[in-house]
Amino acid sequence: MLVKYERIDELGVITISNPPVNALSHGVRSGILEAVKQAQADDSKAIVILCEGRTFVAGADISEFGKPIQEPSLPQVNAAIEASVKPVIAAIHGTALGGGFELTLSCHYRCAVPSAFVGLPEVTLGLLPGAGGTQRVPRLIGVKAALDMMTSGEKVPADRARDLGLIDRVLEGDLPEAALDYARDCVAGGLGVRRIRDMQIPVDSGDEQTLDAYRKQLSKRKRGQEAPQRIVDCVETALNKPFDEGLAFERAQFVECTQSGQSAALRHLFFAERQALKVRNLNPDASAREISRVGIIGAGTMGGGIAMAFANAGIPVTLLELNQDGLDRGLALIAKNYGRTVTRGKLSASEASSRQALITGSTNYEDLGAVDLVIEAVFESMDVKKQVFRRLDEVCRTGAILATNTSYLDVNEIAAATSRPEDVVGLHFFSPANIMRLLEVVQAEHTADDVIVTAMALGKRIRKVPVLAGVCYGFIGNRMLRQYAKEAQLCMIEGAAPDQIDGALTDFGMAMGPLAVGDLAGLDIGYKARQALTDEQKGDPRTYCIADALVEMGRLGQKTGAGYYRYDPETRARSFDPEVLEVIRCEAERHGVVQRTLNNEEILDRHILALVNEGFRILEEGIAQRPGDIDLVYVHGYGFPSYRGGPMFYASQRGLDVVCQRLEALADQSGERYWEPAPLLKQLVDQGQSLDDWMNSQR
Ligand code: 3H9
Repeated sequence: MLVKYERIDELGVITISNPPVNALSHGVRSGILEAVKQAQADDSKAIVILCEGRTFVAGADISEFGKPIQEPSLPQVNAAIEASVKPVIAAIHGTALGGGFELTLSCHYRCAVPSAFVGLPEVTLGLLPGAGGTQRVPRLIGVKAALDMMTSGEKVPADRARDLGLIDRVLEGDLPEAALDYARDCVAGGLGVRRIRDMQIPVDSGDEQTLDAYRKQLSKRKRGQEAPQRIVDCVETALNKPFDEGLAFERAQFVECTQSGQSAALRHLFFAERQALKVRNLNPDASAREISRVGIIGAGTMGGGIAMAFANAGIPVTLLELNQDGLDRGLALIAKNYGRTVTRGKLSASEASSRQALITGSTNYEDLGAVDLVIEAVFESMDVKKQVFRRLDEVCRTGAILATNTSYLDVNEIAAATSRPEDVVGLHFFSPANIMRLLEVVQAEHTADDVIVTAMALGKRIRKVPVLAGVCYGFIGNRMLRQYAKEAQLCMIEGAAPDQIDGALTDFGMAMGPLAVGDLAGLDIGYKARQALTDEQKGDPRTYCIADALVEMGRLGQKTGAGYYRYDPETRARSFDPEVLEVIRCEAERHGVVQRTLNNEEILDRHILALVNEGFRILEEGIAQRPGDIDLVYVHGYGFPSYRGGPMFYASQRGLDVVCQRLEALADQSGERYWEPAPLLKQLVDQGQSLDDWMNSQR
């Protein structure tokens, strides 16, 4: 039974039980409606709605979107609750999210245990609150606060929710007793029904100007996304129209959103993130090792960021550097980063200092003797890494996990430097590691199953998106990036200016264009790496000659004020530099490339389809487990627009046959074999199969 109604003394108690997260499936909605009707008919004095299990209702059932709506809809259920002639009290634990929180907004009073959170995260799924949230929240907390809450999708902790006015009482004691006591108090105090629909939006909480300013801000902050703008439209309606008109407007907007490509893409990512945690072909008995203290080697930007990621999740860290100076610099950088979070109001000073206190510095390997996991984040050189792992093999306790943060190097070779390759794994973080959500978990040949189970669970615990990858040069993300970055160089030498290339990709929604990223990272990094390679290893000179020429002119990127662009020394504002065009022209001439005009469509296809084609190769080689894993890598590690769902989802939406034809056309146009469609792509197109069909056939 999904919903139960019972009498406890003078109270009618509705209990929802739909594990794991009490999502509002059709059965739950019907059950609530039935229970509310039953409660109206008896002599109960008030009604309490609560949930069994680990959480209150986490929202509408996302898997039902895109299918025909089965009545009763959530707005119908909410209307029935709000119309109740007896007070209805929601008792929240865990998280009341989306439709789950909207359900509580149709109740007359809301109470929550101190550990609870409430929120309207629909925007993260390309949706807007579609069961009255956009109309009720502004009435409760005002225009500006409502917009902040709904366009960010952030979860609000119980005490702040009470301060804002989203809930009425933070309970002391456990559910259900504490909530029933609160309901009895409401009855004893003669509190009647209190419907948010009858309230007025607080004056001075925002007007048309507030909305305009918000729209402008969102067009930058949430560039390309439809749902945030529609949320503003709904709040505008709440300001100007009666409640029922507002509800109808909201509903129409919501339904349009559920049918949009953006929402389909974001829902795909939601489920992909959960799927990625389920590693196939592991021993089902393998269970996670306990991780209560972590060691990190290397206190540079990467090591420090990783240390912060663990400290932010409450896990103590020993941060190791070769010498005291390096360690001091690393610890100072961490302190500065925490300071900045406090200045920006993202963390309280006391919380920041207690997190920072979890990071202890050391210059002595022996201090890693008792840790459960060590992550090496030292210089990217096989010799250096092997030395580090040999030393770890000597000092670490039996059963400790030894991880490398290498971006490209062979994890099998690193593991072979130890006497315990089964304990060795790749944990590839992305910079800044305290912020970027992607974590590639690299499974080497001998990595034990329980090490993989531990790494995936730990990734979730430190609020990353862990994705399993096999061993190859660059794993999933950097292997794809090479193809993408190569196209940027080729488009340039063929005649596209840096700002045209970057513009085509940022218009598509990429966080930054490839050349602006190059300037940010520093062009000298690739240059130095190339110096160690033979001409054959370096490959086609057209793919690096411009970068080399710029470095040799002292244009290393942002840090020298010039790279592919020129940078204002004060503001760092980027501007087009004709000198670069001249460099490109000379290099084209030197390499016999006849320059031409490239249109944005070609530029975009060459970049994105280079990713897609490599993605198919990665999939067929088993380097990635699923297309969704590849999408997660690109969205969370490389700035691919989430509302396009990642490169593999994009290819599926565009049509695998269309993508295949376009690749064949690029192969013909360029004469380059690498454009030939990956065998797996070709096979799917020939057999008329989708990526989903292929995934199902792999089970
Ligand atoms: C909405 O409400 C629209 C309304 O405004 C209007 C309606 C008319 N539906 O994340 P977990 C599954 S939009 C279906 O690993 P946690 C999830 O796939 C919705 N399934 O647990 C997973 O399945 P599996 C707004 C859902 O403890 C399992 O539950 N709400 C839903 O780490 C466990 O999930 C949201 O956006 C769902 N709504 O985190 C909240 N939610 O085991 C979405 C979860 O097969 N949910 N599942 O892989 C969350 O943020 C997290 O699940 C939560 C728990 C924080 C609740």
